[in-house]
Amino acid sequence: MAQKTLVEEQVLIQPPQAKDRILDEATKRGLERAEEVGATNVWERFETMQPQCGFGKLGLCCKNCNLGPCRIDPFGIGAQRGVCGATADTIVARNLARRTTVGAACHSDHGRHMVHTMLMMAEGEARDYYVGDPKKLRRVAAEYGIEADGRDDRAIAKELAEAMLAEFGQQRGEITFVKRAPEGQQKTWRKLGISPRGIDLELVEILHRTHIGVDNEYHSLLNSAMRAALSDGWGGSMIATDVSDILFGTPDPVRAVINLGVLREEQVNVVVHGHVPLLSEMILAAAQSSDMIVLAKEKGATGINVVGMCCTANELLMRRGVPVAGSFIQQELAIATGAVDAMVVDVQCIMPSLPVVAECFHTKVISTDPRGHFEGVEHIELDESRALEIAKEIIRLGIEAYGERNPDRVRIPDERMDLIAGFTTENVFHHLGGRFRGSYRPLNDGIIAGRIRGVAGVVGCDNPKNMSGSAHVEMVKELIKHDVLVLQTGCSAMACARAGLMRPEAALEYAGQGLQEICETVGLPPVLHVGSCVDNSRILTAATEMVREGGVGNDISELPAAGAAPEWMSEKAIAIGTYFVASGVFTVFGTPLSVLGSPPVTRYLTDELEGIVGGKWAFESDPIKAAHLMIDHINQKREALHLRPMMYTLKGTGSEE
Ligand code: BF8
Repeated sequence: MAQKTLVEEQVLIQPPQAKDRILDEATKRGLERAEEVGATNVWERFETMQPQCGFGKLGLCCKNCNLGPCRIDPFGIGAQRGVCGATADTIVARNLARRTTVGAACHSDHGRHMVHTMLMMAEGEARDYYVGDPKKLRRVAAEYGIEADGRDDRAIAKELAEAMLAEFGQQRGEITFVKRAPEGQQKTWRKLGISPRGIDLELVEILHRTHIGVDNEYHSLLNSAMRAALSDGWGGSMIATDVSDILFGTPDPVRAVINLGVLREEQVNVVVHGHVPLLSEMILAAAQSSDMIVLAKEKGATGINVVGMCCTANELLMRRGVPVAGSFIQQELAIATGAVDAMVVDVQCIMPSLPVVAECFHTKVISTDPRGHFEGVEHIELDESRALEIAKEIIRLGIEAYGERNPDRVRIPDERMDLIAGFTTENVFHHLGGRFRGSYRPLNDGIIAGRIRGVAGVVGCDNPKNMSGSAHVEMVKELIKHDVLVLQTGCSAMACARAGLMRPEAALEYAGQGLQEICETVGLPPVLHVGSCVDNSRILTAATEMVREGGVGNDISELPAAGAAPEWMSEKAIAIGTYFVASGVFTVFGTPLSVLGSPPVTRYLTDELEGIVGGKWAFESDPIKAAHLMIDHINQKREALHLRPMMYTLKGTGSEE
C-alpha cells in the first residue's frame, strides 16, 4: 500500500486509543480512579472529540473576518481562495503568526508581572518580597547600563524594573537581551529585519498584520512571527527567568521527588498550579509558618504539604526542592486521588474542567490571577502589597477543606521518583568542570573529544494525542544512549523525571559510554532539568555560552545541538519552537504545526529557513525517528566543524550508530 503523505495522515488517520499509550503507572492508576468515580478527564474528552477537524489540523480554516468562516480544500478540488481572496498560503501563515503571538504574549505578560512586582518591592509596596539574589540583580542591571556601585539593592531594582517595563512599550531600537545572543544571530536578525524592537509592539503588530487585507504574503507574515517569538525568547521569557532569580534566588542543584505519590494522606495537601511564582512562593512560606501548622494540627493533620503542578511546580522545584505532584496531563488526576484539599491556580495550562472534577470530591479550587477566572470557582486575587496575608487566607481554606475530606475515598498512587533539578546557565556546566573549573570549557572539550556527541533541548507539554508523556521518555533515552546531553524544561522534564532519567544513576542505566563517563566523574544525571517554560531562555543563554567558550561553532546554528517538543500542545510551545528556529536551532515537533495545508509555507519552515536563520523545523511523531533526526543533524554539525569521530561505539552494536 502506498505510504500516506503527511497531509493524508493528518486528515485520514485516526490516532490510536489515547489511554493505551500511557507509560507512567501513577497516571494509569489515577485515570482508573477518575473513571471509577465518573470524573471527566482529558483522555476521555480526547476520544470523544475524534475525528478532529482536518481543516483545522492543516491550518486551512480562516475566521478572521465575517466574510467567513472559510476553508480551503487541501486536495485542490473545492475552494482554493477564501471569500476575501486569501489563498491557502496566506491563511496558513496568518493562523500560525497569530498562534505564535498568543504564546509569546503569555510568556511576556508573565515576565511583565514579575517586573511589576519587583518595582512594587523596590518602592516598598510589596513588603513580603525582597531581593533574593543581589549578585544577579547587579549583573543584569549592568547589562541595562545601570550603575550599581554604592547603591542599595532596592534602588538598583527600581531602576532595573523601570528599564525592563519600558521595553514592553519600546517603539524603536532593540530590546536589551538581544545583545546576549551570539554576534552571528544578531547579524542575521538585523539583516532579515526581525530583531525585536519592543515586546508589546511586536505582538500588536502581528494582530494588525493578520487582520483581513493587511499582510497577505506568507514570507512576510512568518518573518514577523519570528520577530514576535524572539521578543519572547530573548525578551519576555528571559526577563521572567531573570527577575524570578533576582526575587527568589538563582537555583542550585537540588534533590526532590516527583509524581502523584507525593500527596500525603495524613497532611493538608495544597497543590499550586499554573506558572507565575509570585503567589506560590508566598503559599510555601505561609504553609511553613507556625500559626498555619498549628491550625492544621488542630484539624487532625500532621502538617501542610505544598506540592506543585505544571510550571509553577518547576519554579518551586528549581529553587526550593518542593515535590512535584504532576504535569499538565495529571492535573485532573491529582484531584481524583481524593487527597487534594486546595488547588490554587493562576494562569496558563489550567484545565477548565478542574472545578467539575473537584465537584466529585471535597477539593477547593481557588483562582488567584485577575486574568484567570472559572465558572463557580472562588477567586482570591493576589494583591502583592499583602501577599503573605492572602497566601495564609488560601491555606486556611485548604485546612478547612481537609476537615471535610473523606478518608475512605482517598486513593494516592504509590509512585514517586527521585530527581535532581536546579540547573541554570550559570551553574550547569560549571558542574561538568568541577568546583575549580567554572567554565564551559569541559563541556566543549567533551564534545570536541567525541565523548559527548552534542546537546539537545527537549521541552514542552504532554499530550494524549502523542502518548501522554512517553514520547518524551523514548526520545530522551534514545538521545542519551547516543551520548547527547539533554536539557529539559516544562512538562517534558517532568515526564522524564517520572521515568527516573534525572537521577545520576540514569547515566549508568541509559547513557552511551562517553556521556556516562562524564556524568559519573561529576555526579550529574545525563538529563538536566533547567526549569519552567519561560526558562527555555536558559537554554538560549547556555547555547550562547558554548559559542563564547569556543571550538564548537561560531554561532548557535553551528553548534552540534538540536531541539524538540515531542508532545507539544500549547501556543506557548509554538512561540518557543519559533524562537529556537529563529535562533539557529533545528527543532522537531511531534505533531506538525497546522501548516501542511500550504506546501510553500511548509517548505519555507522545514527547509528554506535553514539558509536564512540557520534553524528549521521538522515534524515527526515517532519519538525514536525524531531522536534520530536530531542525532543526524548533530552529526552533520560535528562533521562541518571537523570534530573527532565519537570516542566509543554504541554498546553491543559494534558501530557508532
Ligand atoms: O508552560 S510545558 S503544558 S505547563 S505550555 Fe503548559 Fe506545556 Fe506544561 Fe508550563 Ni509549557
